[in-house]
Amino acid sequence: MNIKKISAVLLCMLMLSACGTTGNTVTPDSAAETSSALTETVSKNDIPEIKENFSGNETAARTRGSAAVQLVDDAAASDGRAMFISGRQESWNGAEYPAELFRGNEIEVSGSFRSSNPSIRVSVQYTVMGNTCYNGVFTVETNNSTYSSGDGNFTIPPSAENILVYIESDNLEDIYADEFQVKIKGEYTYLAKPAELGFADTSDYPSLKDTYSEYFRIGAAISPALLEKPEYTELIKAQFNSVTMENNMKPEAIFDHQKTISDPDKYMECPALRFDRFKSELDFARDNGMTVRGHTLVWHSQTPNWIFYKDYKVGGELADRELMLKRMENYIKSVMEWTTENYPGLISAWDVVNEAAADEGGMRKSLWYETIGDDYISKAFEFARKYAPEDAKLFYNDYNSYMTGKQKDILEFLKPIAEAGNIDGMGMQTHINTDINPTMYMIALKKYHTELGVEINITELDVGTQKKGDWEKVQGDYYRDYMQRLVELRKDGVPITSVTLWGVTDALSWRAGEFPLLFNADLSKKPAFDGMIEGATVSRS
Ligand code: 9MR
Repeated sequence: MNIKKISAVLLCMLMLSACGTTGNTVTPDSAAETSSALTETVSKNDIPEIKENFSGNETAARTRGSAAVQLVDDAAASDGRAMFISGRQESWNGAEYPAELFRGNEIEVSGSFRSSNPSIRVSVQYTVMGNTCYNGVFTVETNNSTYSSGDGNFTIPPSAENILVYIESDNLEDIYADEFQVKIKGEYTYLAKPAELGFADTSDYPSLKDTYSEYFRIGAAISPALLEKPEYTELIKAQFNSVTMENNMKPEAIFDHQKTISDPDKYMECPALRFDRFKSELDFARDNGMTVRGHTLVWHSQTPNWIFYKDYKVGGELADRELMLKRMENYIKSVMEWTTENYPGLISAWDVVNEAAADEGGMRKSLWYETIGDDYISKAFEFARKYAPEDAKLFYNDYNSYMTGKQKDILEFLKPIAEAGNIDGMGMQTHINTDINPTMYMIALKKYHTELGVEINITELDVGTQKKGDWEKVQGDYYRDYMQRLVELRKDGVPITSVTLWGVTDALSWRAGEFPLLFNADLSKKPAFDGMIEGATVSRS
């Protein structure tokens, strides 16, 4: 491997992105200043690195979507200069860095931000086998006066191409960025091209949905891009009879900011909504006889903050309880009505409230909580019951919900809702690792049923692991044991009605670096898949 050449390629790539026709609003300046600013973005050790303090007049960042990127004076920044991102019209608009040279490596990303958006997210985007995925690396809570720093790691699959690291926010206010860095964690491997993969022939795989048909549905989280390739759709149709939209049914995909602010008075009690982003996924489910888990109505994340402000101006006055109850009711009503009218009978379950329990105990202090109060969860279920068609079940959904402390809190706030008859199911997300004790997990699962009298869905199953030793076998055994236990509980009368995997291939998973799913990037099956099949057919010893 020619390290010098890599640096040259990186430098060239950075120069292209800084000086090319990307629409950056970068102040032109002397060539000398330009090249010294860019040299800083190349690692001293000849290993690719993006390192920017924005002190000069050039940046390797490109604009993303409608945003403009400028380097500006900013007294709050470490050296008085920062990158300023403005004109954002959608949450994904911001600044992006090409990151092709990081392919196949674990990266460490860090940055400092200030913004009147409550948080800034740094994410990666890449394409594997023609399918593009977007995954968060870290999120920083921000304020507009001082910089807040954050960092995170992510492993980019060897088969990835068109790799970008980008700065975005669920809300649309401007963003100042400082001290932004992407570097290699551990030893660097240079992959000039994405690992070439041909799709595996999946036609002879046993079918999960058929194997488990007498127990529960088997589902997967999907995205519209997956549905563009027949290799993916054939596998999904053969293996699954339920789907969840991984991102496109979330509030941020439905609330329409531009339309709402075009006439805030008209939309005061009911922000404008759009329903076009998940149509292809619903069509796919309907046309292939699958059911859909509606994910999700009331959540603190991937929900734009502007909906919580009286005049839809973030940073202004928060809407009062009465107004937010109206907005919540109208949102739930509109989504239920649109889906029932256009796709009758398709949505079998709604995650009415998602992740309301705080990791530190009690209820999460989200803007729903702040504006409405601690009965916002029961209100959401009340509205959902009022407008949901009879065949749609209403669920509460959360991660780490098998943990004793969290379970206690969840049971406490769901009990009155169950007593009122407004909840039908508990969704256990199940983003776990192979070291999670399955006995403890199953006790917790059963307890939700016995204490609330509801059915259970496993809604976002993935089992992370480290590539150490015989990791594939360990993971396969874990999946087998986990599924065997679910089947045992089902046979014992615990109404587990569906098990959904959070994605299809490791390479496109939100936990790509932990290889948590059943299929490799080329759709070849992993021992995890065999383990999952065996879970229904082999008894636990
Ligand atoms: O898998 C989703 C990923 O693509 C998004 O970037 C992320 C942003 O919040 O959301 C992921 O899905 C989450 C799900 O909606 C709720 N439970 C946790 C999931 C993983 O973060």
